[in-house]
Amino acid sequence: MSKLSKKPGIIVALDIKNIDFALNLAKEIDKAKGNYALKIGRPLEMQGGKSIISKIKEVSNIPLIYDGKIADIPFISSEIAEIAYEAGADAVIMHSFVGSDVIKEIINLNMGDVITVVEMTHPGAVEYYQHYSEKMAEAALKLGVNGIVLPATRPERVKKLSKLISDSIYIISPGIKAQGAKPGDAIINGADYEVVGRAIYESEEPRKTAEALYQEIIERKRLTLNF
Ligand code: NUP
Repeated sequence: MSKLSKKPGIIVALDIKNIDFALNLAKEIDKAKGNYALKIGRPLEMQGGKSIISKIKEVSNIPLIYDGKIADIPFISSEIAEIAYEAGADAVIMHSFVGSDVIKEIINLNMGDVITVVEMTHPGAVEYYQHYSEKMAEAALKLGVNGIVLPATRPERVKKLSKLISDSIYIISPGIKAQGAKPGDAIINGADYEVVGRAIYESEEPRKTAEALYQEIIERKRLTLNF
């Protein structure tokens, strides 16, 4: 059973270098109306070390994802994932291009959700990544990962790739606002969560912004899919 539920929501990316600000934001999102998860990436991790994962976990009750985009040999990758899970992460994000042995090694830890990147959001992802996205989605299904990352910046790819996986796998899609995607673009094409960083943490009132974005994506989903 996955730690993140497969229902529409927002994952707030805490890509902030100030630890106090990140802790406050986590507390605010914890209180926000809607379905949320939090994501810690490398910038915050480099400021706070693994203890930042535990600290964020202490101040919030919503699922916490460690986005280390793990991409090393099986032994090292599983060490990184183990440290993140032990510190309190409910899920880790890893690259799938490293191959099924690495993915299996992390799944076999059985310590939390495993989310694999199937296609990235940035323009350069079409140069190499995209050539293997279909294969990586199929591998995610075969190996039994909990979630995959698909690009909200390319809604047509979310639509196509989401059809290759099963209903038991959730889809998270970054790229909203700061990278050009409109709120709801990914959700109406098959994603479950939209990942939002700058548009929330750079706003005047991050909690209000998150709640407004949540309402916006739910409304778009409702109007489009009769949800
Ligand atoms: O392909 C990806 N694109 C992407 O932006 C995979 C990701 N994990 N992300 C992450 O989503 C990125 O590391 C950042 O934490 C977040 C997007 O942030 P923003 O563009 O909303 O500020």
